Amino acid sequence: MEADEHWMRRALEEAQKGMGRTAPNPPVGAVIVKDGEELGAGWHRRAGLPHAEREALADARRRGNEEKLRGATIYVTLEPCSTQGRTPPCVDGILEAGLRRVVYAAMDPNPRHAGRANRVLGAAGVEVTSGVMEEEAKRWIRPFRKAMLTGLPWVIWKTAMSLDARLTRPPGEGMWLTGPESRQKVQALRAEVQAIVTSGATVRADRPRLDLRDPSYLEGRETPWRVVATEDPLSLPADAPLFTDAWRDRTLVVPRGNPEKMLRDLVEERGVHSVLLECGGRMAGSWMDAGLIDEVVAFMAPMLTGGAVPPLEGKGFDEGCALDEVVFERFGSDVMMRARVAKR
Ligand code: AOF
Ligand code: ZN
Repeated sequence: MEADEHWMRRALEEAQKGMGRTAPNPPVGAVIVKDGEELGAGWHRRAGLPHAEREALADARRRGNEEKLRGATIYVTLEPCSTQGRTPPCVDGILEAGLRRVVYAAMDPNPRHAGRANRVLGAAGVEVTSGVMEEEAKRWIRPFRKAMLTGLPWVIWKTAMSLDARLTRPPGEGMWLTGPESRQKVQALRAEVQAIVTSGATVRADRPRLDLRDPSYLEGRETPWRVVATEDPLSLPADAPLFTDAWRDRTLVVPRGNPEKMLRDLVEERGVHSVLLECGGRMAGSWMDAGLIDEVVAFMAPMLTGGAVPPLEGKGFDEGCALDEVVFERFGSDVMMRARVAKR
């Protein structure tokens, strides 16, 4: 139904506000509607705080729409939860408010909820429609789904290269290949994740900050964990920004040897659901060989370096590694290509 899609799109807009902020919960949005009028809207802000449905109900009450809630429809991007977690079940809130219809986009992959809302709400006489804009909604919760189903986080490998596909500029020319617009986009990428992983070699060579600088990104959240993977912690420069700046408590040094275990630990111990890999070719190559990378974001700068360092130094692939869901975007005079690593 066209109206269902329209309102689900509104709910997805709300969900988007929580992108990167809600782990170990998914970003979720909700809109409550009656007779074509929006009564309230809300999004899940942070694990431990109210879910999107309860935010939308509270918003409707704030707007003086309490009376109208009875018989209204709620659009949610995720199946409403039906068991007690850190917060009370959303289906209870929906039933208490007297809503008549629930439309949701994607089923909750959490086994505690998956599919249960249809039974609980159906038994209470609430009409349930699921699968509206499901594909799009699923994309937004990819990190949550992957972590929930496999115990591993969603990994985005970010790289920046010259037109001759090299990582470094000629010696003595400063270190930036890409322009300020691309670097601003990297801030947005960092805001999608809860951890940024790099190598000891990159820390020594570039002394990166790997932080979120824009205050709007930091509202209600902290800068992502900054994880340095190295076999040789003593070789790290103690005066590098990662160890001296205001976020130094958000820096972790871990062994390099077993990246899969390191990623599992980040999920389990720190509730991380998505990771940005910002490193040189060796580390990126070994992670790619190990099948740990889900998405690639590559910036290409209009410069030829004739340099030596390639962005990906792994074992290589017999038949190449196909990428899909490709998106191109221009940032200043750079080009960005973002794509998903197709299943191998
Ligand atoms: C919803 N609406 O906005 C979100 C949901 O510990 P809790 O109570 O926050 O519950 C966490 C689980 O709730 C999480 O694992 C996922 O299954 C679901 N997230 N559900 O109805 C929401 N964020
Ligand atoms: Zn809920």
